[in-house]
Amino acid sequence: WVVHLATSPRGPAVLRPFPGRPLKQLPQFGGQHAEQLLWGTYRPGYYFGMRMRQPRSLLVGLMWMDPQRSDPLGNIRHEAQQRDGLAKYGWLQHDGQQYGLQQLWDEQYNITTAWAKRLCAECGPGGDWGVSVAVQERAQPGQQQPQRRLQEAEEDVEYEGEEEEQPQPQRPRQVVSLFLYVASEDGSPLQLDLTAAAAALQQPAAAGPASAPAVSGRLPPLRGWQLHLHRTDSTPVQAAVNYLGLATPHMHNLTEAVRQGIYASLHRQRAEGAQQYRLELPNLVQPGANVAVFQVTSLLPLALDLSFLSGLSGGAAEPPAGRLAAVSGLGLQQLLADGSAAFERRFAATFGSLAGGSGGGSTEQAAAAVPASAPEVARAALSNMLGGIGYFYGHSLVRLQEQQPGGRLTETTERLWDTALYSAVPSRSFFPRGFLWDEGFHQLLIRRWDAAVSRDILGHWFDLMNAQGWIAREQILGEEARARVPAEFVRQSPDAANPPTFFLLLSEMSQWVAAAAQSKDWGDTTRADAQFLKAAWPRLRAWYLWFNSTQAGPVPGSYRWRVRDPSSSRELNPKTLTSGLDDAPRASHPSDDERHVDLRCWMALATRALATIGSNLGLPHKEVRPFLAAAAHLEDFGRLNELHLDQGSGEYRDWGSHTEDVQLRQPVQTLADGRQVLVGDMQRVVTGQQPRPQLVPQFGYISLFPLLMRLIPPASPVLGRQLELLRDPARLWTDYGLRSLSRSASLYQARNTEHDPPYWRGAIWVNVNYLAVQAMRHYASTPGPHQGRAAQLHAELRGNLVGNIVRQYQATGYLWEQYDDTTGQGKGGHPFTGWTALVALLAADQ
Ligand code: 6A9
Repeated sequence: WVVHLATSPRGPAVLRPFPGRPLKQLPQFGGQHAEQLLWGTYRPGYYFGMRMRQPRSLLVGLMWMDPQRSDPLGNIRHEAQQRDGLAKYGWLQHDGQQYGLQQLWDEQYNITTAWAKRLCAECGPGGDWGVSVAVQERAQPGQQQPQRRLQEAEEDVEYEGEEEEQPQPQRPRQVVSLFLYVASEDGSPLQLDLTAAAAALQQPAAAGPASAPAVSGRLPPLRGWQLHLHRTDSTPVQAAVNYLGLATPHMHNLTEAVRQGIYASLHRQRAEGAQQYRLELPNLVQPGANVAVFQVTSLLPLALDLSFLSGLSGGAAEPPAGRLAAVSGLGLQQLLADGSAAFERRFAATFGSLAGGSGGGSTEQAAAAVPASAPEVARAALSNMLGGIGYFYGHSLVRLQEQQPGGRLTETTERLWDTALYSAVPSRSFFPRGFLWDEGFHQLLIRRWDAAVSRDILGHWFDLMNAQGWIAREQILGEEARARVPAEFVRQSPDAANPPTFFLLLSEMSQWVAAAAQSKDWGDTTRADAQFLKAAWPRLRAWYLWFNSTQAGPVPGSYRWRVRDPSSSRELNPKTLTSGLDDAPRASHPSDDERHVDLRCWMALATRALATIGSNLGLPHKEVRPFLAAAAHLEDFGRLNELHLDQGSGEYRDWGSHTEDVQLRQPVQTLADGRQVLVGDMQRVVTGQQPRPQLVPQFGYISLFPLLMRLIPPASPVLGRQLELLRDPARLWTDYGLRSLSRSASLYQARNTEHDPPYWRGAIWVNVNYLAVQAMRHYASTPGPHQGRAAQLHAELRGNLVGNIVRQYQATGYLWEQYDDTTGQGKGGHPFTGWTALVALLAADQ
């Protein structure tokens, strides 16, 4: 990818945003919509964190520490991380807008964080809100594992014959330190009222909410704001309250700031000759502090409320008592109860019989075919998808190569413009940021729940497009996001694609719009969809043209993912990260002659989507005609088969320079004395047949794309053959879903380098399985000779997937990135509530 940097006075197109009004500025995303969504749990990379959807926000967050464990300071809980080893955590309910209930199960105790928002006429923009944080010791530590159903854990179940008090083993009573913080990203100073905070946190809540805020300040558009804290448990013990006020522009390492604060206090205690050290903040406030942290250390149970009020004229002035009462104590409990009830009503209306309700259009048979606990898991999956929505602000870094006079290539790192991303994330712990093709899958679920939120997310993503029509695959915006990515993965390449999954939803959207236009029966949703699609059209078109030009293949109608590395010497089969299927095997020797069947099928989807959207928008025929023609071309079954069908096996395949005879070998060096020693990393060697141009015999997800994108005519024997291949347990079929690579493929479960374990080489992934279930459903409802078989496979595959994901959730407490194809066990990132959360749609048979 060679750019000429001096092309335009406004800088090179690659570094400029797509021209025109950003989609996020559409009227539908302003006004009440923006107000309603201003505040939220938009920091999904943390166990609990609130912020506003604006570049410079106030951040509110929670950390905790167990002072009685070993290495407490090395185990402060804040960022959601796998190495913390929480038995389970996540949202049990979350509506994506104004209410959520989360449980976190740490070693010795459970923490509940529940929040709710209250919009009112006198409230500041975005409303007032409250968070209830409660820490409870587990009744019998270690025993109440996630296998126990959550409802049971919540209810106080009394069993007959168990009324006698069992003698409890003696152990020290549990202590916890909670750290509650608020920080202004713009550096605006905070007022800490230490007396008020101490009074409100030391004593149990007999006196009701404290009347002075612990922290206050001013920030546009909130005007004056206040954060009140108060303890709500009834443990008759005084808590220790400590604090720290810091002036710092850095928000990505607040855990470290707290740790350093405690070290400072430990030094002081030592200097003072303390006999026993206390792990406490140093009770210091730096001048101009923009970060305030309060530490509450107490015996369990410990519970407290955070209450946030804004729109006030004076900062620390007298709080409006009625408003404070509405988001604290009993008022907050009522708000939470209302939020919970509303969530349940909406869940029932959306997911129909799965939730025991009647809406949503799913059938009773559908509910009957899944485990009894599927609704509980679907609730958690949906809630974690919504609770995983974040707001990020900053710029991407890109890697550019420039051709110097004389032909030499130089590489530079450039930054794109600062921008906002409102998006769900694949995994709160492992990848808490936006990923392009993941997000298209996320929208299938989010759209079902909240069309406005979904459109807003789509708008933000399309606003990331540069003037060439490119959208970066991984969005690492801002300090908090960048702090979590190893440097070598940060830069994005402007020739790197990623499957255009947004078209899965967009073409459906345009069909609803067309139906509304035809029947003259417009609802708010179709009206807003129409406005959105119309405004998005230039970007959709540019995105499409970018794909069509930069990812074009060697022969007409073929496509090739860029950035495979032909000079790779250590990879058994060079990866194709851009395809999303990372190490799924393709031609062993990357070359410009390759053609990738999955990309051709994605392009068929995209082209048809453009044609459909353009027609439904009523655009002039000459604008739509090229897409109609191109779609017909890409859907041409004969041409598809010419390029990709292996007649002998009936398998769809990539084409390229390939040999099956490759191995990783440890290089050996012969020393002067004749001894041989192993040196360096393993290298890929060809052990037999040299590579030659051919269809690549590695049957896996890639081979399924013509079926997944429904490009096979229902009457064709090819369809029958695909169903046979798919159902074959020696290939992709397992009791838990479809594995990514055939058990009979030579690279099945093969390591790609000595450091890279197999990833898409056998494991079961939910996104592709979801597409397979939907494709089966499509062929089951389309007349043809294979209709009955498709219906059978639809039911079987759906049952296998839902059954296993539900079982694994109950056994481990998590949804997982992938599932093992021999045992069904969850593997990789967790919690992974990105596309794995599509289990909610599968369970509801939607
Ligand atoms: C590496 C590690 C703390 C890989 O779900 C996101 C993506 C998918 O889009 C893709 O299809 N995942 C799949 O093959 C995860 C990618 C994570 C890359 C980040 C840095 C940081 O460790």
